[in-house]
Amino acid sequence: MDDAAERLRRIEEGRAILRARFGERMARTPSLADPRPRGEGPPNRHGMPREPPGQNLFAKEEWPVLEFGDQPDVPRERWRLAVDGACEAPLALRWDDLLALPQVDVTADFHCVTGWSILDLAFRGVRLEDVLALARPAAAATHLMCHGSDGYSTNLPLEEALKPDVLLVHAIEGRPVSRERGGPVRIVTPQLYAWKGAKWVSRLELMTHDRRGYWEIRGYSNTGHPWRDDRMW
Ligand SMILES: Nc1nc2c(c(=O)[nH]1)N[C@H]1C(S)=C(S)[C@@H](COP(=O)(O)O)O[C@H]1N2
Ligand SMILES: [Mo]
Repeated sequence: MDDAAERLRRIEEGRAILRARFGERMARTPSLADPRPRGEGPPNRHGMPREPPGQNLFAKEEWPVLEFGDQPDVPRERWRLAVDGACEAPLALRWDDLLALPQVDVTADFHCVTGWSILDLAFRGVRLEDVLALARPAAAATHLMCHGSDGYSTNLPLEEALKPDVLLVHAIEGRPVSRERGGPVRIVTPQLYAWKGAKWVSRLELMTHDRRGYWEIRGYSNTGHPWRDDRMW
């Protein structure tokens, strides 16, 4: 990639374009717009109850590991993230490129559709927004398919993908993301159920229409808002 100041300028320019295009739609998403989204948001939790309807609280040490198949072994040196599809500047990031982008820390809750939630996990990584800003989504781009190197996929509308707490995570609770957690890099989507965050993320595909991912085809909700109890279909 090009030099750091130029890259930052391109990120800022790309962010402004995306905010102009999606800001209004982002503000209308349930987690931000609902005054009382069946529990108390926004975006996740202000006061009681501390977890969305139908969820049980698990301690951090009890965090289950879930995936549909095998856990790929991706050493940092071999990790690549392709950003392609409906965009003007497709790109491929390596580990060092990711660490050279603006780093952010987000403490957020993690809600699995199977009924458990973990509160206050400390995530460190790069905003998905910044990587999309660099790729310059086409004016017609509306959705994103996130692919994992295990063959997993999950779709997001851009108004969810661009939220400031959606991260390409490389450290959790101060430690590198382990293989079982989707390391070296996974996505988290704190305002949606956890299946929307691809582990072992390898490709971000910009799309001009919606298409369902692995679990969405198999009956999980296409929206996945925990505070709306948006689980199936
Ligand atoms: N690549 C990939 N990402 C994935 C999955 C998967 O099977 N493969 N499962 C999803 C589901 S259903 C959940 S609930 C979370 C689980 O994350 P965890 O194993 O860290 O708890 O990862 C999501 N991301
Ligand atoms: Mo899940």
